[in-house]
Amino acid sequence: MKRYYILISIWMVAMIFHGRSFAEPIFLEEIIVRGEKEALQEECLDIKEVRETPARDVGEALKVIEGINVVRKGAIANDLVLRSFKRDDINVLIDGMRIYGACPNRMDPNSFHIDFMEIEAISVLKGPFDVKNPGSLGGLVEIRTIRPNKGWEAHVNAFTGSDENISTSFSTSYAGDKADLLLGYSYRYSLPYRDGNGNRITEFDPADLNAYKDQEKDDKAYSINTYWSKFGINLLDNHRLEIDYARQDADDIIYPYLLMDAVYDDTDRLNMNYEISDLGHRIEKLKAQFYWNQVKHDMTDERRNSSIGFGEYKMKCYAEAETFGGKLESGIALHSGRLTLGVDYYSRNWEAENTLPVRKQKMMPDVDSSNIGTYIEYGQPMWEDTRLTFGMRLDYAKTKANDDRTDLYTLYHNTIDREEEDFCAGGNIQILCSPVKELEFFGGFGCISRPPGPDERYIAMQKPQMTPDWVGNPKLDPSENREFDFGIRYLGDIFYGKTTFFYSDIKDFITVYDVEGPVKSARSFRNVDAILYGGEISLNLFLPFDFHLQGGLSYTRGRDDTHDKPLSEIPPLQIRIASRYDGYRYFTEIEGVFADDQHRVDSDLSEEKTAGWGIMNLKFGMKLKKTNIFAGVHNLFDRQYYEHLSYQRDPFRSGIKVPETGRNFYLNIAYSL
Ligand SMILES: [Cu+2]
Repeated sequence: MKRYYILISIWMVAMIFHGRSFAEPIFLEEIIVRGEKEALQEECLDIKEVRETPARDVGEALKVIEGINVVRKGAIANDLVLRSFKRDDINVLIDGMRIYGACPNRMDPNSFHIDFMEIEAISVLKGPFDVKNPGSLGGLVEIRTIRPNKGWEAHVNAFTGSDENISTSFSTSYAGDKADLLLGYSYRYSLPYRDGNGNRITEFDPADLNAYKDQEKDDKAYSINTYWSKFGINLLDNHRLEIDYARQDADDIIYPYLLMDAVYDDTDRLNMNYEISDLGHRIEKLKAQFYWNQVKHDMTDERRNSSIGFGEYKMKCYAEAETFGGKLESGIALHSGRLTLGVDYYSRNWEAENTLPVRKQKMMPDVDSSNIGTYIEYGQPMWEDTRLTFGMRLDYAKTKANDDRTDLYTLYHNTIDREEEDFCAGGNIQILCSPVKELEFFGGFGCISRPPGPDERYIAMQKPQMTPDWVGNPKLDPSENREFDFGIRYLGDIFYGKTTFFYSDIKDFITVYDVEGPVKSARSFRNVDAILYGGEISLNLFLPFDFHLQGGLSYTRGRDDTHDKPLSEIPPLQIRIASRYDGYRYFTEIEGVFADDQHRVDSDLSEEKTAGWGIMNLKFGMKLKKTNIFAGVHNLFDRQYYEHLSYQRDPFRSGIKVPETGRNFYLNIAYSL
């Protein structure tokens, strides 16, 4: 710790002596503008901020937001966790489009299927306060893509970092009065990164059967090409049609955390929107959306020792996911408030075939899921300083496993069910009040249900010998989160702070457990009653000489009430402090990130405790005419550490903990024509 304080002091003294810069800081302004714009229970990350960091994916980039953590399985494709809610408990949408990964091991979580350069901003809504999409049980992460600005534009971004980490992209757009077009391309590549001990993440115990072959240890960790396009046409003054298409070819992605690596993961995304504004008769907006996407995913153990002696590979899994859906929404002015009415539908197919030397099996048995829902939201100013919002949503969901894996369902859950219908209802009431200009209070109660996912109900994987099987539970019921949230925000001249608390009582929360079969056990899913609570604090202090201090804290605690034990996979207390000097032309920042140890673990799942850690990062940025340059060093003291969530439960994992990056340097140059 001492080293940190000394470094911070030296840095601050140096910056104070340096004196004022050429113009007014812009960073402060951005924080204030955002503070005024954002809802209290919402956080927004502008993609400009991501450029300053060495983040490789959306998950890593969002870690700066209090309450966001990730599950790390390799060098890229981190899975988002929001206040301990993960997987199907949160919605991660791209421009309102629902996209699902194909891998039954979540190698390709939703947010993996988009490139940074496509993104304008990401907003995170915490708590069950979204009624406009089905199943936002723990919250909603909305990724918004860039729209072309008027006239002609071109942007080039070149990133390079330790371990041959490369990310380059180019995009160009033209927007006239009648039509607009945007085209973009990006390429990302990296070797497996080195941890704090100087080892590559592929260099673990060579005696381990799942270890990488010697020649693979220094080979690429991923190579990803992404192409995207957006075409918009303004048909009448107030009519707009927009069509987006993107394709991502991801190859050779390693996952030391799992038993296999992805050979490829290819995505197609199509999104079409038609919007009519100012229709008259109180109708402010009418929106129609249609989207379609598919992911093809292939993984094998060909880069691991386990495949030696078996030809090309010993294990292989080929998976496909396809999703399409749409939405109709209208915004209506009613009294002094705004009424939103909508109906949405989506259909999802998921299948995966697993190959082992002994047999081939339908691991994800061609599962069809569909959901139709309708919602209403109304917000109205009550008195001068108070605003009331309420929302409601109803859903009908259907799911069916087309391939027959009742062999496993019978064995472990004594059922031959392959089809289910679920009805879900939810709603919320939120009150926002601002007794004085600088101060704001938020209070809300929300209740959202979501049906079990296709994997939670129907996954079926028979493992050889006494290795536990992996089986879904067709008898699962939908989960229902009933949550209270409370928040305070203060936005003054020299201080901006925000604190939020939540208490969530979840009926039929879906968790992993071991189920005993006649011969051996299997990992499966069950409903439990659970309590999750915690909160976040973030503070900003604007000091003289363009200095700025920033601090943040997040904490969650989870309990399985049915079995009276801690919930598994709960991130520990986390703290972030940063000090920044922000002139108009350049900025420099020193940042410390700390996590407490996590000793509340689920020992029934052999979940292990994780030690606390602390790292320090340095950043520097410079703005020239059309060029922005960012450079930095992440994990300055080369600490060896693990995030608690990098160690997850069995069948999903190889037993390998994936350490975080050691000291790594990076440089990013963004140029706009
Ligand atoms: Cu996979």
